[in-house]
Amino acid sequence: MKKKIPLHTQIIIGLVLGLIVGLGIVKFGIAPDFAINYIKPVGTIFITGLKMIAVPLVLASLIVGVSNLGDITKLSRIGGKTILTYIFTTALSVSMGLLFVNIFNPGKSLPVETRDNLMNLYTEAAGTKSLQAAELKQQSPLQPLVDMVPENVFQAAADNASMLQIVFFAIIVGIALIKIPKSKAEPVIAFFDGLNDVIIQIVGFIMILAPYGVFALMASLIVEITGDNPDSALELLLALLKYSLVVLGGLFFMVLVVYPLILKSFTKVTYLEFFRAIRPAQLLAFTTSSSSATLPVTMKQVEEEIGVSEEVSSFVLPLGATINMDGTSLYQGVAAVFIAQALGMDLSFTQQLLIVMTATLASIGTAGVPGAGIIMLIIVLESIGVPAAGIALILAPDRILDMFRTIVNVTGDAMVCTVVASTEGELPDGLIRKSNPLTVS
Ligand code: DAS
Repeated sequence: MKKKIPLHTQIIIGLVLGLIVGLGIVKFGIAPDFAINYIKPVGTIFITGLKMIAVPLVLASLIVGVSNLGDITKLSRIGGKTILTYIFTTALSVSMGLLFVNIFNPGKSLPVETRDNLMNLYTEAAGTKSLQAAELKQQSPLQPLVDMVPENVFQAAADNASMLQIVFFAIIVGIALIKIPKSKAEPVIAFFDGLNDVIIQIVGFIMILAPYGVFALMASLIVEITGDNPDSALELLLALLKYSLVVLGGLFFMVLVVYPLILKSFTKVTYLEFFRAIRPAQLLAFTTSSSSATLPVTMKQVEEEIGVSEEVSSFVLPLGATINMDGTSLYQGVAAVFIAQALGMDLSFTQQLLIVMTATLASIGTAGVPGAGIIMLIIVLESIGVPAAGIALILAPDRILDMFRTIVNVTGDAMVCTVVASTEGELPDGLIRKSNPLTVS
């Protein structure tokens, strides 16, 4: 039977072909209108598909994620520690992402006229940009908190611009489900759990379109932004390369500096032992780009190669695979600022703080499947008034970055699990190997 080309390889092929076709159209001046009228719509359908499921995905995954926390208070000591550590490492990774992107400013390398061109491309009119900027500047710093409470949740669900209100509503529903009698809550949670699976299945359908969507977006983006200035295609590619390097730099910083510091502060497990123990899970995370698919291996490695008890790992890791995504939240911080910069928007300190909050919340709602992170990025962008269509700018390298951020998601889960086990007195003298190392398949 013919071997199927892995999805990420297909997407990379789509990306390269889109580049070649786009540059070819610009270079030889052939059929630019064809690219805009017949190629671009495929990319638009792909992006619209991602935006279509963002609201139901947030509602279902956050309501399920938050209501599951309710069971956790049964083991309140471990539950409290786990959730606090997850929220701390996620907020820390978003902050790392913001630090890196504000140091290297990958989006500011684009010439002003390209940025204006992009802004016009992604908003009805440049006017909305100055309007939004003016509005954001004059409002009180607490205004975002006021705006978070939806006046009419069905209106909020219909109007994509109030993603934060959806997140707020989902969390409130999740907490309310913990408070009502279990017999009443179970069918509701089961419904949203089922809806979550349905949406994740739909993500799978949409990701089938990904190679074609990336091809169409890349080709049409190059044609659209170059106009009469072919060099701006190169500038955009260089800016995208810089953006990707900033994301990768932040991810490697988390894995090679932040996590070893946390491990050293709370456990006797050395970082080399830890890294060797979870390497099979990291490899699987890289190749599948899915924390959920990697979860069984993460649990096996943490239990057998580090010595964490089954009670702690079967509790901390499944929770982490759904609500703790340090790699994704770092990437969302970098991507949100990069897109704003590429559109010529300067973000205020309040807006960047809002990114920390929304990216932390968005990563809680991000499903552990390929491509989920970019869908949740829409929430972060909407919350700071940046046109969500701007994700078209960063879609090209997204699948490759997804492989790396999933490694960090899985490594962060395993690291927190080791810390929680150590604080429960399980690893008094460090690592306790329980069986032969899992051979990497
Ligand atoms: N691929 C997701 C995961 O499984 C993360 C993401 O899409 O950002 O962790």
